Amino acid sequence: MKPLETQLDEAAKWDYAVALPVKANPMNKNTVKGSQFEEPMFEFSGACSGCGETPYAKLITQLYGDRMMVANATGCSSIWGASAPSMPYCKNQKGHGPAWANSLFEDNAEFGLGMYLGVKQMRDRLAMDIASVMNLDISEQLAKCSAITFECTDAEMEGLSISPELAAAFREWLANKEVGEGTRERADKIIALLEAEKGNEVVLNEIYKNKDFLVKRSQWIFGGDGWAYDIGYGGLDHVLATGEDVNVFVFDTEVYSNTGGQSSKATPTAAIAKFAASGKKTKKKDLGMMAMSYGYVYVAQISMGADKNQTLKAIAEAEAYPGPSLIIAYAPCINHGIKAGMGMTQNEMKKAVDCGYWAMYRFNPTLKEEGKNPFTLDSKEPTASFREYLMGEVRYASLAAQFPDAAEALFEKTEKDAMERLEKYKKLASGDC
Ligand SMILES: Cc1ncc(C[n+]2csc(CCOP(=O)(O)OP(=O)(O)O)c2C)c(N)n1
Ligand code: SF4
Repeated sequence: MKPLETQLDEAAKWDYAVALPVKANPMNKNTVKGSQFEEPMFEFSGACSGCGETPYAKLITQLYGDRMMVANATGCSSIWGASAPSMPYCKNQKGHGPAWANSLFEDNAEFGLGMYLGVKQMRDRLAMDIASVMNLDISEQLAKCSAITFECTDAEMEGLSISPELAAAFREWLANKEVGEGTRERADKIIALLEAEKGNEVVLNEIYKNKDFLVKRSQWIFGGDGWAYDIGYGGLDHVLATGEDVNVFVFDTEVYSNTGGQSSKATPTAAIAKFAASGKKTKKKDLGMMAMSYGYVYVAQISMGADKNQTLKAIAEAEAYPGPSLIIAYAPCINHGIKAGMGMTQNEMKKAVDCGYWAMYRFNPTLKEEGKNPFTLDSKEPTASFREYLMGEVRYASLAAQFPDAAEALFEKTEKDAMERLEKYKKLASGDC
């Protein structure tokens, strides 16, 4: 860290660099390498250095930042997400970036659902206006479900009072109303055509007025494990059950990080945390399994440092799934007391998976509709020592020092809990249950 006045000369270089035109991504953005050609719309957060939460948020903004909305539960993610007076979420050269807001710790899932429903209402109205220009009646389809698509034939397009180009653009928009991929391009095409031919035509002007809603939003609901597993759980469960197209992302630090590391239902057996000073006695709740029981919720557990490919796949699948999604992401934190240091958190995520402490999987209901097993276990058979992993973190290692008599039994229990979980996932992956 250097005094600000010694660095001011560097500012001109930064201004020059950020004003350079952004080049088109030469690769598929849904690949690990391709994603990194995308501009992050999350920078300079106020998180602890090495925080396991922020890299996930940065990656999501690289994929969907120009059209994403975030409802953020109170917790570290709301603090590094809005370290007033600065804000790490930013916009691109076109002025597009994530829309972000924080409500309460206890109502964040409902808050995000409200954001989604508000936008859905506006987009449905837009669809009705477009349909009326196209002489289509879509009211019945709109009433049926949210992820609806529309089609109209070439013959139906003949005789319309708009140009064939605008009619084709409207048709493409209606047919892909709920598809995120390419939504910005479809919207831009309509806006350019409307600017040239809307004139004084009332409905075309109404569509133009609501042009910001042509783009399909990517609705995210962010929060920590204290929110998702405990205090916001009732709301989270309700929102997942609605079947609406929202993406829930849980930064699982296994404690209430922002208030100093209190134990949550995500804290595993044996971990020392506030309110569990002699090591937690009960096992970690399996939030993913609870959500999977609905059958129509996309669920994934990820760990970025262990498998970046799987992380990216899960995020892309969750976003594309036309229903509720839940991603539970392993996030190392200063509260864990990582002995290797906070510069090694990505490696710590890998170690957690290698020893079977954390399992990676994806449950995709779309596969079930195709007659396939919806559950994919992405973790391999554990190869590393579970106990060595525990001893690399003060939250576990200090139990042995402080309560040597009780520690052994709790360490054995936490390993057994993790292996039982893994066995359950293996059975699901083999289609056994
Ligand atoms: C109803 C309510 N209870 C308690 C708090 C205090 N509080 C704010 S953030 C937080 C911890 C959040 O923990 P978690 O959800 O795990 O997120 P993390 O900080 O770990 O990212 C708590 C207890 C609050 N804001 N509202
Ligand atoms: S306390 Fe933990 S979760 Fe919060 S910013 Fe620091 S490392 Fe990240």
